[in-house]
Formats: sequence, C-alpha cells, structure tokens
Amino acid sequence: MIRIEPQNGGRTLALRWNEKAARTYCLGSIACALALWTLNAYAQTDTAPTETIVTSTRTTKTPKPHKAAKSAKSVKRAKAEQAQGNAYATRPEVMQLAGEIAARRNLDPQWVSHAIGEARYMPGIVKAILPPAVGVPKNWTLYRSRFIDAVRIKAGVKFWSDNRETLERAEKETGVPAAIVVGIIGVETIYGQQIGNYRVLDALCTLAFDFPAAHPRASARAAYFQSELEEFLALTARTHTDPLALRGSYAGAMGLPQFMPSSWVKYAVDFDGDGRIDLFNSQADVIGSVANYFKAFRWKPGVATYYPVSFDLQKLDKAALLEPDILPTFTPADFAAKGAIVDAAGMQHPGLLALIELQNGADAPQYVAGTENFYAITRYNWSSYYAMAVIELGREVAATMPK
Ligand SMILES: [Ca+2]
Repeated sequence: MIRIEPQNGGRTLALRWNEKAARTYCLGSIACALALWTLNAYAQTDTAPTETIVTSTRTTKTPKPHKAAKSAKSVKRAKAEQAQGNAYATRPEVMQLAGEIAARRNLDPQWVSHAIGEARYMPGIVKAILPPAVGVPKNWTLYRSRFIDAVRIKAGVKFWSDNRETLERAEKETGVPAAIVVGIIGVETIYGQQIGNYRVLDALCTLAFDFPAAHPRASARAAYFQSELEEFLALTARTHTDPLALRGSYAGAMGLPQFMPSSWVKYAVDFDGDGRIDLFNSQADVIGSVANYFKAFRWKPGVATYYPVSFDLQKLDKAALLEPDILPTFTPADFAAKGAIVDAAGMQHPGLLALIELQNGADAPQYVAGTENFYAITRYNWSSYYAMAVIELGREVAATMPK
C-alpha cells in the first residue's frame, strides 16, 4: 500500500490486523492528478478471471474545456517526461528480474524483457511518491474541499442516474450501498474524467527499479512495485493486451476505480456479463468490482460507517481512545467508559468502534466514532480523511439526486 504519507500511527496496527485476517490487503488510490496519497495492493492469488483489457481510455463523458486543456497539458507533460527517460534494457539487475518474472509466471522471456526494456524512467513519479514535507498540518476542511464540490457532485448525480439499476444490483448482491460505490469512483477519478496519463508500465518500472531512497520505507515499497509489475505483466499477457498501451496514475493504478494490477486480478469482476473485465470503459464492471472489493474486506450490510461522538470531559481518556487509530477496538460501553459518548444508534452498534480524529490545521479537530465499515473504506486507501471524503461525497450526491 502506498499511502504515501500515512496519516497516523495506528496504521501499523491496522495493517497487522489485516494481514493476520486476510493475508492480503489492498488499498485504493486517488487519481494521480489529485493524489495526495495513493494506493497499493498485495494479492498473491493467481486465480485468473476470463477477461480481456480494452486499451481505450475513453472517459465517461466529454471533459469540459478547462478539463480538456488540463488533461492535454498533463498528457504533454507525461510524454515530455517519457522522452527523457532511460531504458531499462541496459540494466543487468532489471533484466535479471525480467527473467525471473518470466520463469515464475511461465511467460515468454523475450516478451517480458522486451516490455520492461521499453519502459521509461519517469522523474516526476519519483517526486510524486515521496511523502509530504514533515510538519505540514493535516486539514480535513481543506482535504474535503478538494473532493466535495459542485462539479464532482453533478458528475456523481449523472453517474448514479445512468447506472441506477446496476448500483441497485451491486448493493443487493454485496450489501455495499450505492452511495459508497459512487463516493469511491468520484473521489478516485471524477467518474472517469481523471484516470491518469502515465503509461502503467513506466510507472511500475520506475517505482520497482528506481524507488527514491529518501523514502522511509524505500525497499519495502520497491518490492511491492516489483510484485505489482509482475502481476501487471502476467495480466496483460493472459489478456493479450499490449502492456505499453495502458495508462494510469503515477502509481500504476488503472481505470475508473484506480485498481492496482493485483487488485484487478483479485477483486475485479465482469458485472455486465460480456465475458471480460473492463475497468476503463464498462461502468457496470467498475461498479461491480468496487462493491466486490468491499465485500472481500468484510463490508457489513446495513451498518453505519460512523456515529457522531461527543466527549464527557470528566472521564475522557483521549490518548487511550486514539491509540488503536482507525482500527475498531472499543465496544460502545468501553467508549463511554473512556469518555466518548455516541448517540442512541451508536450505543446499539453490534460491533466495535474507533475514535477517528480529523485534524483541521490550527483549528480544533473533529471526531467521529468509526465502525468496521469505516475501516473497510480505508482498505481502499489507508486514510481516514479519504474514507470521510468518500462517505460525504456519496451522501452529497444522494441528497442531490432527483426524487
Ligand atoms: Ca464486462
């Protein structure tokens, strides 16, 4: 997972828990144009769905002029960067890994070497992957304003209206509400308007072979991207797709939901029944795949994502409440004993809660009591700010939908 800069200390706990529970974990990413934080994903499975990847990256709607201009600019920038990159074909350790991937995945060694040899180092990606400067205060109000605005809500209303039956079918099959699926796709790519302009192969090779040493977890991150590169090559080989033709975020995340290759392999589904999985062009496949992702991360149907919380200052032990970070740890009664009071619905919550702190720069932080479903959203992108933006965008879109 690549959340570039973890937002708080409990991530480690959460990760451990998740590894124990599932041995595999995935996080989503925000589209590269907007990303503060990205996703990553681990998947060890080789279960191959029958699919082909359609390499067209058609957007779901015609971008507005300013979007088109911005997009053209970023394509130009990505291409310019590409031109100055160096080839990986001349690096022995890279070619050695190409051979190992081919052997492990039973791929044509020449095809693998050729593909990786064609990839280019992208200096902009190396810059983008580094954590933000230390000392920059987190600010939920600012974060929220990046994702919840009139343009995104309007696009969400159109997406929901265009896909009403599919969203209902996904909710019926997985228990994941339409508003959550709509919130994810909106935050990730504005419903396909910003799916990223980097060649996925360039992004994965740059991060697999030239991950910046300045990053605190450089070697683990590089290993992760090597694994994603392997998944990507195996996926494109199996689906007879040109690995140089796919474009995505600077982290190699693909399509409307920004799935990393391992997530595509493990969680993507053919939800329109045409016999292939297409997260670039099929809105139904995107909806089914996002819902399936959350089902895999144990979404609890009918359970709230969070409850409002207030403090009993006489009893408040905030340090103890924040210690497990986003991992739901406390029963409502434990919560109350430590001075965190949820509303009547929260007191009836059948599972565990986490005290979620959303900082606001120099202003007072906000708090909510996150449930297991709040935690599930952070499996897409390891950030409570991300999860809250997804929830609030989905809610705003729902509220704006014509009755
Ligand atoms: Ca399909």
